[in-house]
Amino acid sequence: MARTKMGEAEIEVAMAGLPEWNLAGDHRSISRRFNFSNFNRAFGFMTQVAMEAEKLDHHPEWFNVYKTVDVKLNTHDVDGLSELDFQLARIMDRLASG
Ligand code: H2B
Repeated sequence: MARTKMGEAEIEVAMAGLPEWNLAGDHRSISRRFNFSNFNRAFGFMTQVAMEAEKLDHHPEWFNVYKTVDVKLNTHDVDGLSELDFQLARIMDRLASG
């Protein structure tokens, strides 16, 4: 199931595919800072991510100031990381680079 808590080995493999993301010290969340060229780009990114998050039924914790978006992903239902966090992270990377 996508929303089950991942183990350490699975987390390590998933992190290897996401070089821009940081694993929290307690291994319960991942984070990344996205920098855009202006506010419209940053907010456009957030709008696109919001639609994908709804489809996945998995939602980011994020903080926007001007053209920067700080994202933290975790699965509160399992108090840790699940596949959904990594799916959403990959979607965000794709949308930010496209
Ligand atoms: N988002 C995140 N980030 N973690 C969750 O555990 C989660 C979610 N659970 N979005 C979902 C919604 C759950 O509350 C609903 C009922 O499916």
